[in-house]
Amino acid sequence: MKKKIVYVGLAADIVHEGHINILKTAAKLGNVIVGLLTDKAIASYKKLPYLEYNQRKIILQNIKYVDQVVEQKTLDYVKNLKSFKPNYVVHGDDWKIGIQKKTRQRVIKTLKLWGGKLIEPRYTRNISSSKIKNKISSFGVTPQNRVSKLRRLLNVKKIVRILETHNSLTGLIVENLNHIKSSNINEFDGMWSSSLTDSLTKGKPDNQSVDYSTRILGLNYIMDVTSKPLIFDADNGGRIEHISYLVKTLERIGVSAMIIEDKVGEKQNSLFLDQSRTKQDNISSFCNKLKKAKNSKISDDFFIVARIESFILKKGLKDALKRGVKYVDAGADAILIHSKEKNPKEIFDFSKKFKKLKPDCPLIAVPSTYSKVKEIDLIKNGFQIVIYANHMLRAAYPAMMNVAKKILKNERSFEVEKKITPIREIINLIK
Ligand code: SPV
Ligand code: MG
Repeated sequence: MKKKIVYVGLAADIVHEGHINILKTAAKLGNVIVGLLTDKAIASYKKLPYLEYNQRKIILQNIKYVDQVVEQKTLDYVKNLKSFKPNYVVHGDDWKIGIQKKTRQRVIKTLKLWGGKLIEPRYTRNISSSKIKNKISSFGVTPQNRVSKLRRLLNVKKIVRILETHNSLTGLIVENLNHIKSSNINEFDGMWSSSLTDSLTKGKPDNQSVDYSTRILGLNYIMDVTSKPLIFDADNGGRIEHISYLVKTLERIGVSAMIIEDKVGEKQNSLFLDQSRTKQDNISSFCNKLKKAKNSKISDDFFIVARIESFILKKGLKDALKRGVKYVDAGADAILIHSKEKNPKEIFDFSKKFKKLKPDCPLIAVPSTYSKVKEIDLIKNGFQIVIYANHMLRAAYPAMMNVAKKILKNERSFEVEKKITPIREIINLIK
């Protein structure tokens, strides 16, 4: 008699005895096809897997209960179920609640089409990949592992979402916060070390008076308590003869990308209205800087990003495009096209043309002034990274001012108690 077909959908990043129980149950029922979730499918609803698809595939192919491993490209099973028409699907009963509830219902509905059955062995108690992952992340992350995360995220995410982080506490917000939206878990993918907020937190202007050494010292504290990738705002990269030291230091501590802007001379923050004292670098000397940075890095995964300031300096689309192409040819791994317009029109005009010239080069947007733009529209217009560049500091400042003012006004702190974190919570903020 022909053996029955049994389908098991798995992420199988960290294989534990719970998986083996499922596969053993499945093997008793017939030939086991594992629908192995691709990295993209996993990243659509939770963190990137530790192991890449091919590594996970090799492990599964060598488990004796598994007959075949196929790609499952979405969290949803329906497409694969329709093509393999299994007699059984086996899944632990834990998915009856939580984020996979809908996926389960769709599996049941689809199996009904040919009389297939869902088998749900009891979830193995006290073991789960998430528990093991939490344990592993408490050990920390190696610099190399962190550096490569940005490239891996770019391969699997529609858009990589980055938030400004000016100290360890804001780093922990990026690390731990998530928001569940239908069957997706939205989270920040990484951190932005901003020259603006690094300077302001030290009571200094954003004009490179806070030097790289000071900023890197701050990064170390952030890296100590986080595992997500970090993008470093390197202003204009400093003097060309120093750039290789900066690249090496950043790479050594696990930074994933450094962004260099094409400005020279006296530094002004790009969002200042008056840019009359700001000069743009000429193309060939900026390309030399990029080449020098590129030649100094050790890992292919470390990104050298060129930031184009043509729109900030009112030089127009043609200038921006010319620079974009030359910068990529000189070795830039990605382009940040900056703008301080109220809407994204000029950066969308840029991306439309640029993507035809350099389709493989990732584009970065910093929607500080055009904040109405939705991530979905950035995606549709060819952007792969979005940086929310200063929002944590802008959130903290008015909250602190308000509280300080109220204490002065009332000559006591009682009136602000309801607006601030209770003592019993703040002392337990860090577990
Ligand atoms: C920063 O955050 O320091 C930046 C982005 O460089 S901007 O402030 O828009 O120039
Ligand atoms: Mg800056």
